[in-house]
Amino acid sequence: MLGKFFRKPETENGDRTPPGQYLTNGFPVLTYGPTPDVNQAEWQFRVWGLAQEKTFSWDEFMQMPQQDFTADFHCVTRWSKLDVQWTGVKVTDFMQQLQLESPPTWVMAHCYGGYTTNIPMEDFLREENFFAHTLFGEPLPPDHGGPMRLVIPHLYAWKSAKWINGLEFLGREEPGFWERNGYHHRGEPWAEERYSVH
Ligand SMILES: Nc1nc2c(c(=O)[nH]1)N[C@H]1C(S)=C(S)[C@@H](COP(=O)(O)O)O[C@H]1N2
Ligand SMILES: [Mo]
Repeated sequence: MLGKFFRKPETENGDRTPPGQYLTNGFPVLTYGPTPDVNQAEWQFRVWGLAQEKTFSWDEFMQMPQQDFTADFHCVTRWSKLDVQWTGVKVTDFMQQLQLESPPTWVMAHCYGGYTTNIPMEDFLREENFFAHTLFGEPLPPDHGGPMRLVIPHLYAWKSAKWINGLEFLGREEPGFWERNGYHHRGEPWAEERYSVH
């Protein structure tokens, strides 16, 4: 009982910090390559593959239900940031706009600048995932993926594609950028799914 009162905040945060990760109060920027310059007016989001092809504009995205999210963020290079505050559209709400053909097993996120990352469908369809356009109440800065990024809180952050501009629904596993370069195909931080052993 008493232990509950005297437990240090560090310990409580420790319960939320996956093995091998260190907490940071800042928000480091982690990008491979240059930051693409994309404004809202030109931003487009296309879906294809095992979904009826469709392109969404910024305004169409803004007409979908908007929600606030608080989520922990874990980079495979060992920093974690707790309680990041975002605003955007839930993946499951977005998915209601799509017509899937034969059931996809994987989805590839595509980005301005050419970055890609793959996600198993069952991880992608979790209720806590979202597309974010706002960070701590401000428009998402370009370095952090503005105007729009994906956030998949329960997987390492390389799955949280910045400058996202499309989803390709797949019937088999295909690696994205970091998955081709040695990162784990799934990337669950509590299991330390960091790198693939081939
Ligand atoms: N398009 C794109 N998305 C990306 C990346 C990238 O290089 N390009 N880096 C990933 C990695 S490894 C991490 S840790 C997070 C970092 O997000 P941040 O820069 O907002 O902290 O974005 C992910 N999404
Ligand atoms: Mo990362």
